[in-house]
Amino acid sequence: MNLNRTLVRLPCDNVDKGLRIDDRGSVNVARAKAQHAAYCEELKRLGYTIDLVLPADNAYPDSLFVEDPAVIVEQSLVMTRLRRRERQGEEAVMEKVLRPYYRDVFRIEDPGFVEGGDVLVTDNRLYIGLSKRTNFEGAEQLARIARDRHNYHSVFIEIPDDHLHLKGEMSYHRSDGGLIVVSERLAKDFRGSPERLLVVPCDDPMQRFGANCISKEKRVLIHGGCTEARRVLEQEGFDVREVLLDEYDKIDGAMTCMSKFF
Ligand code: CIR
Repeated sequence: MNLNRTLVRLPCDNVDKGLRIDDRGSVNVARAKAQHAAYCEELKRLGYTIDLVLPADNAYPDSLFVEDPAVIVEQSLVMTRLRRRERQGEEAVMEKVLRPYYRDVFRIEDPGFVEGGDVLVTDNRLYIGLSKRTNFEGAEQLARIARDRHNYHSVFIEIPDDHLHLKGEMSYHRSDGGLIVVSERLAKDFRGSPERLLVVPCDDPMQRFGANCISKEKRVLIHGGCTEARRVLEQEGFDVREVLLDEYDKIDGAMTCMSKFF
């Protein structure tokens, strides 16, 4: 699957009203905007082009998390169904800009819910997290589309309650030959998977974010301060750079959810 283009959406003035599981302090809006800009620069430095920059929308504090409203499987664009009322409607702009690039467009239908942060797409299978945001009905609908259209196999994974999305603690690295980087506590769900696994040992919840990283060939970008992830990625031969995203940590945003490769 070729995902050579990148889309981001600018954080809005209401980003401090973003949803969160726990209170970890208020978001400094100016700092959040500066961190988003630094993140975009780091993506370019990795070798990605940023092809689409969607405008900020104050009606949707979480709309910069562009990973969630859509899932891409080969030539199919699947518009997800966001569970939280505060985010419902973010899909509209995404669908408008992405649909010209895809042969088919599908929609997750009621009673299903899926959020893109729960869906890891490799080159021939999906790992779908069953979480507070993605339910079994939604996962089944998505798995059926991926199987019938593209012959992809799907694996469902139960997500711990203190955890928002599957990908908050893991990521897929296509250009490194199909490597999954995953936190130690989720790794058991991937033993026996055909992909190579790189396990980040981390007891501290903030260190688990380290497994959510973005790479291009042997260059990788990790959340600032994730020392365990840095160590294991360097051992694996990666050239590691860090970007500080602590304003987004407060609203449960992992780095892969701030861009969409398409
Ligand atoms: C939310 O709760 O929906 C946002 N505050 C965070 C979404 C993060 N998305 C992701 O990890 N895929």
